[in-house]
Amino acid sequence: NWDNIDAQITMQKESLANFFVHYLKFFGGKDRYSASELDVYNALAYTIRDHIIEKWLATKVLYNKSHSKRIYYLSMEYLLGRLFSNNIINLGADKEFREGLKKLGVDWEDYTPWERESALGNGGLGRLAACFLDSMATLNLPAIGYGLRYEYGIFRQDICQGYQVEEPDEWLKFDNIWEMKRIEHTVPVHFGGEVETYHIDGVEKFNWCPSYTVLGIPYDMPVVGYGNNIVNTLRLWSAKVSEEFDLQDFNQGNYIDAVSEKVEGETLTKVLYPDDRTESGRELRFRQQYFFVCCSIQDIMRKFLKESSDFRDFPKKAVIQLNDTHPSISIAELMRILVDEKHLPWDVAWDITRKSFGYTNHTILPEALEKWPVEFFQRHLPRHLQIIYKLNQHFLQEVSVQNPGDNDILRRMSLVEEYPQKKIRMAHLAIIGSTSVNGVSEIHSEILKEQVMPDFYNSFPHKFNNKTNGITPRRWLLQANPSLAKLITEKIGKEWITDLSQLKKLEKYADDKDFRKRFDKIKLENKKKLAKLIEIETGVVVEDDAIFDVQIKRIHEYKRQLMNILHVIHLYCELRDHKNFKDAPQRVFLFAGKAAPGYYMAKMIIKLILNVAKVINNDELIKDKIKVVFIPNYKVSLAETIIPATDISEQISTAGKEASGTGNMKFALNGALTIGTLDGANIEIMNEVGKENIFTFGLDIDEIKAKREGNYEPYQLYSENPNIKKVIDLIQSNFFSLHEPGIFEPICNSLLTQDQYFVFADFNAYMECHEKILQEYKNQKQWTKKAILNVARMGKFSSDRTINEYAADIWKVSPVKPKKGK
Ligand code: 26V
Repeated sequence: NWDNIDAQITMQKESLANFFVHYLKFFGGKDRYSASELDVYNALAYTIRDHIIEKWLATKVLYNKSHSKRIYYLSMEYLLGRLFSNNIINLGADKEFREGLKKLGVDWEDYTPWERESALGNGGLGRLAACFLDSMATLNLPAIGYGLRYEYGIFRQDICQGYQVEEPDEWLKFDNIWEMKRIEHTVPVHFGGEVETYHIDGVEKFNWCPSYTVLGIPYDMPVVGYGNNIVNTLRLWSAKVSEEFDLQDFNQGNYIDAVSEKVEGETLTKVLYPDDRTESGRELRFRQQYFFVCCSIQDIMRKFLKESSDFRDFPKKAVIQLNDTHPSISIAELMRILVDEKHLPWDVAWDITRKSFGYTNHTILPEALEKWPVEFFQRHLPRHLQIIYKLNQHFLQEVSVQNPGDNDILRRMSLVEEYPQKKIRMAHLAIIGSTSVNGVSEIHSEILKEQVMPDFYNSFPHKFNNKTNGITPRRWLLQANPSLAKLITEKIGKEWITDLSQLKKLEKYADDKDFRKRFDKIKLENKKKLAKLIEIETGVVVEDDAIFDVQIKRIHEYKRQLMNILHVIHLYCELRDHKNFKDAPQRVFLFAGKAAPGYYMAKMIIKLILNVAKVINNDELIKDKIKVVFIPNYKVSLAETIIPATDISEQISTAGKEASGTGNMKFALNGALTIGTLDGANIEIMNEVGKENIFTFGLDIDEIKAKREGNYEPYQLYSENPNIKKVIDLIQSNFFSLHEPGIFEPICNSLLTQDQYFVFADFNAYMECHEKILQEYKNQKQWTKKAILNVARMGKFSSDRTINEYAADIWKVSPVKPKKGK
């Protein structure tokens, strides 16, 4: 009978080796003589997948029986990284797996590099979505993540003569063991055409007659909760052109048109857009967004209709969280379905819609706030445009009643921007269509209310709230830093893995000599691994016990990698001038990060870092006291090696610009000390770890504001500050660009004439802060104490805490626990 067979499939330690050999042989067609390392990886991953599927099926049953409200997390990006180790650890199967395979002489950890990593995101926003999936599963929350299955993830970064070169990321080249195609849940997505009007009982109705249709095919990936037998789902949509549609055209003899339309349709999910914040107005991305939204909302509706046929229940059964405005067309799409297809009255539909959405804002950079040209809507989504216009009309009517005679406020709050080009402001749509609008750190949420959306905050103060970001301790401590995790568990037990506030119990070990010794030893071992990696990736040899000073993140002017490298040049000048550095430790300044392909300045910053590295690393006069390293192709797996080895974490954005940052949390959790500005989550990290355990510097947001409003003159700072002058003059003398004279002029010019991000204004403070750090590093005992206190006080920054807050305050969803005794 079925149950008996099920029981046999359930994994036993004893049978793991059998399953492994079975997969190697019958899936891979190999035996131990012919198997490649990739074959072994595949067989190992399939073996683990069985284990996951058991729990996946059980989770679905559990959720269905619970009839709980579901959380739908809509994100255009997920930066998952590798899943093999993560899945094994979260299943709690690492020991079993290791022992079960011992008799074959196979150690699963040796095969992890064979997994192609999934990088369907740009940076912070995508990695946050991945951490949230982990937390939602670990907290027994009935959540589904929706996203796009890009055939090519974020580009691979190669370095060619010091310049970034983008190469395609062919992550699907080999089998993707972690996905399952669910052809039965394919959905149609319509585009273009026009809108017909008709009447029923005197009521005006609308019928969208689209001009073409694309199919959305879902691929499901399991999201394994930590130690709780829960496996949630991440559903990624892939575009395919509908066959019947093709056939018609083929039959009419339009072979070439039919084929090109097919190619066109299937390009929808070909490639992830690299965060080109300035380059808006890309029509393909607009269509990509609607494709994503349309597939996901249909799927959500299908699930809802299994539970109820009364749409008034929808907000009780579903909550849809928008990860930035990228999926905000959902609001118009849900309205369209409720009004046009389900024939609900407009006001009822709007009430349902508004109650069902939450919107998270992740940036206040004006160039990143999405606005779509009205003509895109006219061409591709004519009915949605009508809906947005009608929403706007009703909304402005309300605003006008509240603010009689104030036409300016109507212009500011309108969903439609009139000049210079007619555009839809997606953030405005997201705000009026949601019950909750949140920022991602305390300061960012305040800026949203007071500076970015003050009119909306005045109208809907109750909607605005903060949810400070977090990171999953499973990947960012347990998996990335297994030795530190083991030491922590030995001292305080393993509860910290799912309750990070437990780390507090480590505080007392900051004064324990033996503990400090072991803590230092772990850091040193991690540094050795990193030093090896640096040599392999860049050819630069660094000392194992150097001070590792690290800035890894997307390259952007506001993040100020430029300030960092200018400071490195300053240190280099000092060394050359004074030469009295006999017993100073080696300092390694490590950078990694991608520049958006169309972002000229960011690419030149990479070039500057690499050119400076070349000069400094080869200058014998400074006796290897400074090394500068740029590791190409930054990605999740690289972060996992770098972070545990870091001493100093660089979080130096211009105050007010970094919404939160999450790398800052990963470093502190692994015992690096932060040098940071009073920006984003740095401020909250400071409040947790204590002012004496973090190095903050620079202008705060009010001071930056004052500078911006006053007349800031970077050229004056340059002429008055000999340190700045020396560095800029050296760059302008082509010392770092002998063979390409003048290439750094645009960088110098931009600093000297504008310095939009106040690099010069903060330079002295940054320099002095580094001097202080160097002094403090000399007192190793004191330093280690601070590092331990950082680890101990990072409890707040678990994404479990963040997700608990979303669940309680916004989603109103409780964990679904299996009944006891089952
Ligand atoms: C914009 C665009 C524009 C068009 C092409 C593709 C694309 C992709 C992403 C974006 C906006 C990205 C916003 C973002 O990543 N914000 C970051 O979110 C993190 C998580 O909340 C936060 O820690 C970072 O501070 C914030 O910069």
